[in-house]
Amino acid sequence: MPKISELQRYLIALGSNQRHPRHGPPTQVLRAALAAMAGEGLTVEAMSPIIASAPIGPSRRRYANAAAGVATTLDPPALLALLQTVETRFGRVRRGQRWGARTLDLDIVLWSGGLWHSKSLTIPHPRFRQRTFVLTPAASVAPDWRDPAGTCTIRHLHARLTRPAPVRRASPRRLHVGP
Ligand code: A4P
Ligand code: MG
Repeated sequence: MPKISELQRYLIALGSNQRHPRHGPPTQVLRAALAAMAGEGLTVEAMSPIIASAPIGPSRRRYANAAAGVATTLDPPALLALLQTVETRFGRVRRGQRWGARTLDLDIVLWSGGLWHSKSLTIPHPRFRQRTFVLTPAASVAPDWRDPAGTCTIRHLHARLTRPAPVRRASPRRLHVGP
């Protein structure tokens, strides 16, 4: 697999909303996936707590989500290929449905090298700034990592996304008098 000589760091988002026949429920799938990634030579430097999250998209089952900081000499396309091999080994079947149910989803959210854009890979992950299920675990492992496409840290993006909406005061009712 193509390698860059220097050590690269990546932030990976993990998600599952289907049981695995051997590993069990989604939380166990995520733990097993981390072990599998380590077995493939990635150094797992940090792992967030696993959270439960409501599904975004057509699937109705709740997800288990987490984030991990990993170090490797693999370049971004090589890491994506490795993550997809792990997904397939966990029984992930791509049925062509966007955001469909899955035993395991491994997305590259951030890379120490900054931006990457090719036909099959975009870093930062295009939707991570709008996703609480990515930013909540990410904020616990890499709060100070800056979005290379902006100026915000993960802590800042998370705070902005989860800040309660301001209470909007109802406009005063006007009495209608007359015809
Ligand atoms: N791809 C491009 N950039 C990346 C990247 N940075 N990391 C390409 C990983 N893959 C990337 O991905 C489709 C294609 O995106 C890949 O072949 C790769 O070349 P996929 O994993 O096959 O499909 P997907 O996961 O359905 O697509 P995507 O775009 O990653 O979906 P999202 O945005 O991750 O949404 N609700 C909750 N609560 N929790 C979840 O984890 N996940 C999704 C998936 C929807 N709803 C969810 C959750
Ligand atoms: Mg994915």
